[in-house]
Amino acid sequence: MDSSETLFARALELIPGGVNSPVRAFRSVGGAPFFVKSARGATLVTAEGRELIDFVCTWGPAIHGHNHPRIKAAIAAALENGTSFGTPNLYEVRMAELIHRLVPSVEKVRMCNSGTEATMSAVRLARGFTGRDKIIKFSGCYHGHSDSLLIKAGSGALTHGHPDSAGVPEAFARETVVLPFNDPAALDAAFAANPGGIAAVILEPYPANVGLILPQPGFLRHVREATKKAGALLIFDEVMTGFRLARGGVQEIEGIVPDLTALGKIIGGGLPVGAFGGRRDVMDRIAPLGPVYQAGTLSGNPLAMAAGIAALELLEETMPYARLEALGRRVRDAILGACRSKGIAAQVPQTGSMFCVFFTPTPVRDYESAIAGDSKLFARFFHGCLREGVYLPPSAYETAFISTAHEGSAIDRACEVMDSVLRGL
Ligand code: KE4
Repeated sequence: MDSSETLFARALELIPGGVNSPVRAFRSVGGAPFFVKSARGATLVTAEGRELIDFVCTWGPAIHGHNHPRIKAAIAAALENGTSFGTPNLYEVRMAELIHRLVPSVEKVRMCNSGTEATMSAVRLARGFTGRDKIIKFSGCYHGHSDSLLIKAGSGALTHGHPDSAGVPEAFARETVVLPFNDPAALDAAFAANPGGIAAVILEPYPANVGLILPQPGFLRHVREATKKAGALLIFDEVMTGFRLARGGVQEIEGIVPDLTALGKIIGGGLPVGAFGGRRDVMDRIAPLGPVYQAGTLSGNPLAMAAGIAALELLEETMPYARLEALGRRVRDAILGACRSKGIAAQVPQTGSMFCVFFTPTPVRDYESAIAGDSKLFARFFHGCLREGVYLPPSAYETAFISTAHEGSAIDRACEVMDSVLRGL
């Protein structure tokens, strides 16, 4: 197999930046990306045959580790029947029943093919249901790359310094009100300034695309009450947190019922997937029942459904959340311990199997405090770990993921590496 260097040179000829998604390009941490030829459990194998302990987990889906035998078998069995039918199929029904059972606020659900489609469709549905045009999002939250949501966005948009993407007409951007996260007063003021004008508030309940930011006590409840009072819908973007932090996601942890939820990642078991769902009266406005159009050639694809069903069933059988929390705390404590001993200012927000590292002395509560962190020091930490065989997300504005496959030698080795790299900074 060609080396990563050769593959990247070839990719650069035909693929913008040599990547099919910007954050993979290593542009914010420097250097060139490695190419992967296989993945299993907690490990990636590069084109050079190097084994890396993976804390990206394909950006969330691989909660059971890569290439889990249960998921592989489910895809193989589905493949026997064909790859795509373009008609209703039994897998979709099973997936809808599973999602509804695990996330009861999702009374009805529509499958699609990415998290972007899920949030884009949920926003269109909220606008169609309320007859209102404006939406509220929070700076640093990333909901995929649809026009209305690429305003002060996180993840790759922030990583590459374009939180407000080119190509989004001013007329679109005007309909998106962007507020600081964890600021109830700003939310109240936005509703007061737009009486009867806000269709929905969309948020990642635990923002994880500007690093990981946890809500201040009471903030999510305030958002719920403010949306109810204003007749606006509350959309939880749980594309990342859904099924990762709890069976029922953040809405189960926080005891808050959104009107709509966007899902993705884990429910595809590593294959392309998205879903949006929620209140029956709202979802019934979606075509073919109602006037809000939404569609997709490969929506409910049998292979993706079979893989996602296996991933969700495995979660229900193993309920690994306490184990994942313990692994997350081990990593957090290893990083904080090393930073303290070296006198490096760091915040390590962690919840369950998600964590990030902000090199800053101040607790991170929002976009502003997140970008105040030392991203150059993060880049040195990133490359130090990579040299020692530990792969963190290649951006200071992403969240790292742990899988059940990290348990044992992988997490032990990773904590050792992170400790020694930090002490050597
Ligand atoms: P996709 O369209 O990439 O499937 O999902 C968009 C999306 C929506 N909502 C949330 C909360 C998300 O985190 C995402 C996508 N997450 C990024 C990682 N931060 C995907 C990685 C990438 O863009 O390559």
